[in-house]
Amino acid sequence: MTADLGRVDAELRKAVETEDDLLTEIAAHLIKAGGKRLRPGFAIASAAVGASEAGPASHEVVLGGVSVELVHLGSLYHDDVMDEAETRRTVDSVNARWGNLKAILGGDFLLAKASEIAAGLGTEVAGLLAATIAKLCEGQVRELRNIFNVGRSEENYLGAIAGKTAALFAAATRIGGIVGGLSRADIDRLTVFGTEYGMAFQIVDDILDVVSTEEELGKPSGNDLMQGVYTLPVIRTLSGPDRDVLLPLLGRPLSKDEVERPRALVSGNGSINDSVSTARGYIDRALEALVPLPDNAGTQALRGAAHHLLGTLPTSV
Ligand code: GRG
Repeated sequence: MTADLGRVDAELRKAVETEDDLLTEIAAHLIKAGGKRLRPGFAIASAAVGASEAGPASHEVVLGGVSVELVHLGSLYHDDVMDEAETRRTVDSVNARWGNLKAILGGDFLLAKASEIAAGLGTEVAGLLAATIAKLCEGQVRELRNIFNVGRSEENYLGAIAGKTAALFAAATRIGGIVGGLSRADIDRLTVFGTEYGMAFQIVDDILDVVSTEEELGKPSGNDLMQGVYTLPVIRTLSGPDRDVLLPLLGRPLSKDEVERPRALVSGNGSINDSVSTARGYIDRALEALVPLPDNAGTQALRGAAHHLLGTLPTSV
């Protein structure tokens, strides 16, 4: 698996080579900066679920993972423009280094390369990836429409994260299953795993934004509250006994100093534990989807990732 991820990196770098040095540099910026490569890992592990013996992933499976990571990267370029983010993957964001116009074009270029690679893997994969890009946009718009909305519903939150995050994890596992030649029933099981894991992943990410320090996260924390993205712990606090204290503190942009009070309020009540329970429920359903699958290195890797996710929460939570 580690060797397969090395191949993913080599193909990612190859995919963004162009005759224009600047475009190549911009498109390779976040590839070089690292990242966990979770989505290609999920594509490779999913294909391995169908393998009769352990061994390296096929070239097509590696390219399946690359296409998904390129969509992820493109979405990060655009997301950082929207959020005016200064850092990503511990380095300058593309917008901070080259400005918004080049960051948007760099993101477009990554999406185009993802589509080109997916087309080489067949019409089903190409169609799935295109539909997934649309879901990401839908999820992001759903979130944007509720910025600073103190009345944001849990249903709206869950719908938004299903689109902006879970859809791409589902595409990763599904593409791995399709390219790996698994049965339709098993491809569907892997898709459920990716979706449920992706929901838990975003909930955990949102919990960490409230409870972690900047040092722990490696990026500024409390961003969601400052920028008016009211996530599960906030929505739950707003429907609990602390509502009247929290409500007047929200509904507008907050500075780093101003965010500390609402953050302490949201961290200090049961909403964090409730949100952890919700994430755990998604992880339970993700693991359940794997039960009928063969118990091999692929399934073990997916199970391991699911267990690991909850372990990333601070122990005090
Ligand atoms: C252009 C495809 C496209 C989409 C436009 C901007 C947008 C709509 C959607 C944004 C979606 C987004 C950024 C969701 C957050 C996903 C998320 C949790 C990112 C962090 O993922 P990690 O932790 O990051 O896997 P690394 O850096 O490790 O890869």
